Amino acid sequence: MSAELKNTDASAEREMTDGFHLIIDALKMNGVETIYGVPGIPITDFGRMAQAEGIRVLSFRHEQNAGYAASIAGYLTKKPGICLTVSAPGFLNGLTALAHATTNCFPMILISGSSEREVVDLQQGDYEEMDQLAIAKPLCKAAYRVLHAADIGIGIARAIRAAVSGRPGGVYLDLPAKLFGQVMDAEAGRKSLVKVIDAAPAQIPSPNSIKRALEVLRNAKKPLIILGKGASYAQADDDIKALVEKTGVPFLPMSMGKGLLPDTHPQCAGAARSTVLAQADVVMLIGARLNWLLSHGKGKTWGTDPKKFIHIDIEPKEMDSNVEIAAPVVGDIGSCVAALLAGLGKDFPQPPAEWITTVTSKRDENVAKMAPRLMNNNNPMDYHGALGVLRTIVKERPDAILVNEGANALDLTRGIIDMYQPRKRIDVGTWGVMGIGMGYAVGAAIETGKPVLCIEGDSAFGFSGMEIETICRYRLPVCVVIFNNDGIYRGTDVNKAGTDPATTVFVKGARYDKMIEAFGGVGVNATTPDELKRAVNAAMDSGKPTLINAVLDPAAGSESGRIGNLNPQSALKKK
Ligand code: OXT
Ligand code: ADP
Ligand code: MG
Repeated sequence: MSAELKNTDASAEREMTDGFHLIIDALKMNGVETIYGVPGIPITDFGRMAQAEGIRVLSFRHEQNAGYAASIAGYLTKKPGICLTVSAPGFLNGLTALAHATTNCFPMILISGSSEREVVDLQQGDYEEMDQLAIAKPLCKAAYRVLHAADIGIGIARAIRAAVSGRPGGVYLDLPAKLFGQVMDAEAGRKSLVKVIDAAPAQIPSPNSIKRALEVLRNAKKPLIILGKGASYAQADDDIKALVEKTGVPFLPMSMGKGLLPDTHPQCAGAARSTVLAQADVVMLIGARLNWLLSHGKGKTWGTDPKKFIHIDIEPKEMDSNVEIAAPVVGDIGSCVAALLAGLGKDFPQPPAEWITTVTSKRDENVAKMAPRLMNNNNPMDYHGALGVLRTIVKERPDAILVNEGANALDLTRGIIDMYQPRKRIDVGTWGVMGIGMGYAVGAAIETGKPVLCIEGDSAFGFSGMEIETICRYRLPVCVVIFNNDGIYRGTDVNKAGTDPATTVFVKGARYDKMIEAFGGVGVNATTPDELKRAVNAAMDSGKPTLINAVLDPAAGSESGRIGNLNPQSALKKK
């Protein structure tokens, strides 16, 4: 070939771009800084190139954990967290996290490579063949496939807008292998990219709905505000605090709503939950659904007196989902709360003193009852002894992120550990799912730069435990405390027939701390609250990846923690 021709070829190449680069350019144009995923065919090179182009690409050991990291990144930042997987099995591994994001209203995009459309559609047995788009659709908010390089810009823009606008949720983006290698003119490629303007536009509530809500609240004798994770997500922290404080209404935080106002706030009714739910006459829900976690707004939990609900949510269909809503306020929480604040005026009545006394005296009684249990230094430890020291550590380090999963390990931590700042507590969420632990820890450490403390049941940890290597590899400031009671709920179950262990028990005396040592992290075996305290403080001070095996009494813990009532019972009467 002549020198002249070669030059022509080279200049032609310079003017072309390809699918790989268009995807990267589109993501970067829209502010995507991090991708969580697992490499493999057909996205290995894409990951390499994205990393080379300055996107942080974090490789996990299993896609589900990468997906959970992306989902919590979405929750913490209000931008869609991105998870990248290979086709069929990798896609399916990531799908649980995508469904979880949708269920919890977190913005997330699962981008999966997929196999050749022509072969997949004729079911001719391609490598990792699967009609991924069809499978993803019912499990997420929106699902798109891009077939042509020229549509990459639009495809990514649609995915971003769908994830964060309205009620946030999971979006699936299917990118067939062939797309990555497609070439097109570079200038046309640049022009095809779309920057998403105002991805989650404010949704202003109607003035009438605000007036109605304030009227209902004004006439309340026993008002209550419930703050859900939607309120935390909205990042309208100052206005929510002002609304609570100006109205003087007691507030009850849902699990991930804890810390939006400190749990130690004088109006916090967290420790008087049963009392306020049963006795309140007007309940204002801010970013919380009346689902199972709130007993659907009816039944014994809610007492016998009639209730009026004011419901603030971005999703109109949420209104009247379980019970009648007297005052629906549909809009984004920032706009709704600002409008309510503006409408309060100067003389908005404070709740009757009698109600405030009822709430605070119940709360103080419960707190006082708990206090001595938290001081015990028993060996083997129980949950209260262990959580007593962790509670102080969180108080001293209020900006650390707390990841929490398990059954007893979840419920007791939620009740005992006070939170002081918004979006610091992240947990199993709407599904009560085990497995979010290490993915959340990585996502939270990366997105916030803050230290992370994970409090994990020994079973819960097992669902994502291999990511301890990921935590060590990226040298993340994560301290994992495993409440090791030898099993699911307890370690004392006995198999009534045969020699196999009972279904809920694990290897007795397991040393989870040894796992992290294999990857260069710090492992500690703690048998008393004092040892636990020393080890956690050292980990939080050093920022070194640490795993503490906290040895708990195997008999500590109850079946399913606080939700044992959900276990089905036979209708047959016991003989
Ligand atoms: O007012 P009253 O008197 O009622 O008192 C309340 C508060 O006022 C009071 N309180 C306080 N008192 C004093 N001081 C303070 N600070 C204070 N704060 C509160 O305490 C009580 C209780 O308060 P709470 O907790 O707010 O109220 P309550 O009534 O419990 O609230 C109801 C709920 C429903 C809102 C609440 O319970 C809740 O949020 N629950 C979430 C439960 C949940 O999601 N659980 C996880 C799922 S369990 C099960 O499914 C598990 N699995 C199966 C499985 C899952 N999940 N996923 C997958 C993928 N596969 C399988 C498994 C395998 S759990 C599990 C593993 C378990 O084993 P581990 O080893 O991991 O864990 P361990 O149990 O530790 O062994
Ligand atoms: P919790 O489990 O804490 O009770 P849920 O997940 O049940 O909380 O409810 C969260 C609610 O918040 C969802 O109904 C969702 O539509 C709503 N939400 C999320 N973000 C916003 C927002 N920015 N503005 C208004 N509502 C929101
Ligand atoms: Mg356990």
